[in-house]
Amino acid sequence: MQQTALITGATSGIGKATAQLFATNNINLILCGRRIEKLQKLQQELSKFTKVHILQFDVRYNEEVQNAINSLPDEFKHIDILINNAGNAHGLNSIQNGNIDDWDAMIDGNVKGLLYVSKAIIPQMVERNNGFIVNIGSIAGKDVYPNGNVYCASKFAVNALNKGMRIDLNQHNIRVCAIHPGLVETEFSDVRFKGDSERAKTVYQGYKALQPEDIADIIHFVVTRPYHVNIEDLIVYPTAQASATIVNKNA
Ligand code: NDP
Ligand code: 8X3
Repeated sequence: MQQTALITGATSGIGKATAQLFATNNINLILCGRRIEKLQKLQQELSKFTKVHILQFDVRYNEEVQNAINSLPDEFKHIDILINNAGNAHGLNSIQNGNIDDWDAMIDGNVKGLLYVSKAIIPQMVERNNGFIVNIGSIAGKDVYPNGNVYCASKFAVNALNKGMRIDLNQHNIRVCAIHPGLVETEFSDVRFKGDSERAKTVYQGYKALQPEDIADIIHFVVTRPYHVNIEDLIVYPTAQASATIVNKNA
């Protein structure tokens, strides 16, 4: 039977690339994000390959999340794969200069949002004794770097929630996996630097950064292993990166 995946943050970067790869591999899609025009465009593109439903909601608001997921038509209600990908960094400031709105956006989006979406979908997986949750963490969830403070804390929380889900859902036969990328060239830095695209570009200059398709490929590999195989935790760097802070820009 064809599987259905719900992908949060499908309007750009890693989520969009994952949607594109899943579509051409016969997986039905529920694509989520806030930017409706991007969701509609992707739906149009991918409907040639598979069934696609779109849901517009902001993961920070639980009521929006629950209403959106409750609104799914019958043919999309059975979700086999949840990709908890939505998230961003907002700002790169020392803790003493941090902006409270940025902190709220990161904690509410990256942590609480992931929980709200999971809460809406896990019960049906428990009931069926079957399901796959892929949490997109970050190297920032394994190591803290200068000025990363709250973003790193949000991704450390994702790392902890991944382990917590894995433990609690073990008795329900549900697979749980976290993928922790290093530097991936997406809209991530544009968002972090609030539209300062010149500054954003410098993050990926001087070396070959990971591309969103590289992470999509790994997500697809993980979800297509035989059911008795669960890859629990993966760190993925560009070859030029050795840690959260060491990147060889002169290779
Ligand atoms: P992008 O900025 O390209 O994509 C982020 C996606 O998340 C967008 O589709 C955006 O959709 C969605 N999103 C953000 N905030 C919300 C919200 N409040 N409600 C709903 N959707 C939201 O970045 P990436 O593809 O790089 O990021 C995807 C994930 O990968 C994030 O969790 C990020 O932390 C993680 N990551 C990224 C790395 C990188 O270097 N790029 C490295 C490690 C991890 P919309 O704006 O339409 O709502
Ligand atoms: C994104 C990677 O190094 O900018 O999570 O935090 S990093």
